[in-house]
Amino acid sequence: MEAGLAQIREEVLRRNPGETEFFQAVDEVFNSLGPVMKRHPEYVEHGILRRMVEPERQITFRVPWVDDKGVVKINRGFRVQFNSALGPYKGGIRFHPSVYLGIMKFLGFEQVFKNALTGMPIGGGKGGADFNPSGRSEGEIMRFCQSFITELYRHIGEHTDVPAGDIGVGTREIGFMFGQYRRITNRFEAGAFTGKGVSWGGSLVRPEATGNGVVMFANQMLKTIGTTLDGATVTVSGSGNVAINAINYATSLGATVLTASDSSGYVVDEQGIDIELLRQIKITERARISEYAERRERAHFVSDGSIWEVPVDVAIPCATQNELSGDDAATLVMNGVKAVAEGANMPSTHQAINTFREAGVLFGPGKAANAGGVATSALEMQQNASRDTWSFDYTHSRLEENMEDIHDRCIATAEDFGHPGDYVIGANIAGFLKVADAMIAQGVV
Ligand code: NDP
Ligand code: 2IT
Repeated sequence: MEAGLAQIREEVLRRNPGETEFFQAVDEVFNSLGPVMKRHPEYVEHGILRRMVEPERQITFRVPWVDDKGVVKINRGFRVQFNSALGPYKGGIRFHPSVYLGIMKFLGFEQVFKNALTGMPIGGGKGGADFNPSGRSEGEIMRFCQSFITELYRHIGEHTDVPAGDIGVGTREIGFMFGQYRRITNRFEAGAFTGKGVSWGGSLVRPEATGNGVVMFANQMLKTIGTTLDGATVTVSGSGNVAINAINYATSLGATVLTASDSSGYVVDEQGIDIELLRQIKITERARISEYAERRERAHFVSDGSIWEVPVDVAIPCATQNELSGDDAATLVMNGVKAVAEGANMPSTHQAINTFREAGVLFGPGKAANAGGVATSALEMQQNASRDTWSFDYTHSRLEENMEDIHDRCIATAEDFGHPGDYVIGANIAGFLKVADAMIAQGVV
């Protein structure tokens, strides 16, 4: 690593103690930036890196609410407004018990580069709370969302910061948050949130966008080696918004998706996951994934061991950070995996990424491969700004164009900076250049 980069890397470690995921995300970007710093010393002179690793603003707040038994509960809410050089802060809200500042900052940092890669006018941010929605009634979820927005509303808005969904937050939760925002502000400001219901300002395709987008990206990577998903076997992890849509879209392109999972384990269905059954269990019933194997004789449930032990052509991790370790990557490589596309944010550990790259496996990092979700959020903002609604087919074609553009930009940038075929370097450098140039043009702010 370049001396200048190494020094700032050490500062990040020292100034953000205990925030391991944030450091991991920064480290991964810094590992790609050597060739840029050699060619463009002006980025160092302008203090770009030191500014980029410091969020413009981070908000932490108390979220008090009352559960169904009348017990007062307290959670911690966050919004990290990381970088607005390209547009209003944009990024999801995560409700999960593991949420703390280090996770919010890693997600916000990744979002800055991802959003830049989409080519849309959006900055990067992320928010959430250490709230566990699992097992909570609809009334409890609604009261929690309302309390969360009662504080957050003053920090967001269509030109300021535009939240959307992430783990534990889907259309239902966005509805409760948007409703409270509308009530407090007395404004129907559609562009203040994305991932809304279609009848009140949401965009068609947004629910499918991340899952479909990551599958498009995997397909585009495969095309560079003369093959496609048609006839391929695929492992998808997770069974939430991203995973379900990835399974559905990969299947529609002719792939056989063998797996789905949640935090209790995974199921293997050699004939391909039955998407309607999976939706019934995970969306309608909000039940555990083992139910799938209970109801499908040909499938089996595994509660210990790793989902990545299933031999496949393509792996698409769609659950959470660091779900795919170095050992998992070695197993996938040994079993002949050709491509890995990250639907989740930072699902592969540093060691796993290196294992894939050294083995010559096509590897699409999350900030490129899962950018279809936020890109379609930007399309939703565009529709809201013009009070228009676009058709499914038109919006889907925009998503397709966007994913192709991101893929090609990664390839072109990696080649330009001397690392042909390296999507990690391509994504990190292309995202960095866009944000860095905007920051220089706007002065020291
Ligand atoms: P959901 O809440 O819809 O689904 C999350 C899935 O991942 C569930 O199956 C959940 O299982 C599993 N999961 C979550 N945490 C863990 C954990 N610690 N260990 C094992 N399994 C876990 O979230 P999304 O599908 O929206 O998000 C999935 C990933 O995709 C996240 O990394 C998110 O940041 C990323 N992403 C999401 C986008 C979006 O548009 N929604 C856009 C881009 C990226 P369980 O129910 O048992 O917890
Ligand atoms: O990680 C992500 O890109 C998201 N959770 C979606 C963000 C958005 O604003 O649509």
